[in-house]
Amino acid sequence: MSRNYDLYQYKGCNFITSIHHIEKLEEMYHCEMRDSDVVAITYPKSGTVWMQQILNLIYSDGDAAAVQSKSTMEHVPWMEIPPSNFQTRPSPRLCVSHLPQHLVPAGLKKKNGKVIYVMRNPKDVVVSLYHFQNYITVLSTPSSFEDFLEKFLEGKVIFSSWFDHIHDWYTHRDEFNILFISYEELKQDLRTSVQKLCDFLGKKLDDEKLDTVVKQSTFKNMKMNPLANYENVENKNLSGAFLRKGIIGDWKNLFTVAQSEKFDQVFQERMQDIPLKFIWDCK
Ligand code: PPS
Repeated sequence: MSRNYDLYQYKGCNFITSIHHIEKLEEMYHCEMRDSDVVAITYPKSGTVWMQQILNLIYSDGDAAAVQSKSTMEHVPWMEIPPSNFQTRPSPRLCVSHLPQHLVPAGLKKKNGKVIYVMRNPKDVVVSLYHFQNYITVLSTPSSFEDFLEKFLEGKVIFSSWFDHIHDWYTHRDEFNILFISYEELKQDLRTSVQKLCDFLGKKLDDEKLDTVVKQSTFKNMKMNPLANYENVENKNLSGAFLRKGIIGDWKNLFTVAQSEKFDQVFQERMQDIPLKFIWDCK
């Protein structure tokens, strides 16, 4: 019997039937959190898999063997996707999630556990998501970029509106023990970014270990590593890749001038009360 991958709404957020189950979401919401828990939150296509790899390496004390033995997905699983034995895992429990702030475990708001919010400039996010939906066959294939961009701006995509996601996380930031870091920061200076993450997580790595984390987390090395590159995902087209380009500013290859101007207008309207700055281009 073919499975259904249509979107459905749960508490105002779009999820994928057959991947996200309401029982799992409710179970996670009520899950008891521990001080040592680390949850990396992203809107899709903002650097989730990258953060999985970095966290895995930081918590294995910069040991390269950690990314050459088990898949990053096993070390740093998804919070909202079964099978996830989150509740019974030994500490420190590392995980990633696309959940909006109102659906993450309530304990995180008591500041039990740490949250790392990874953000990416939304023009690159929509381009990456567009290619992803063309790559993964069970997700709805966009009829055109124009059409997909409209849907993205209206929040009619997986995990709903990018604007709502970042807005809610940012305005509720004081309730969490949270660090905001951007894809672009990681891209422009990975070493400084890893150090910033270590400082937030209270992890001390010497220079050599830090170098290993950085080396094993570059786009080139992750793309070559079958345990990190997600090439084993099912239901994909032969052309395309999960780790596709990994650059800043790819939106320029797809957006027309008119689309970019419209996006800028929506961005200004929706983000005027949020002081976060984005890097749109790699000079
Ligand atoms: S998902 O499906 O939401 O989990 O995707 P996510 O991992 O958040 O985002 C995928 C994009 O991140 C890029 N990526 C990287 N860029 C630079 N360096 C490293 N190491 C890296 N790892 C993943 C990946 O290529 C996707 O971006 P695009 O623009 O599509 O290449």
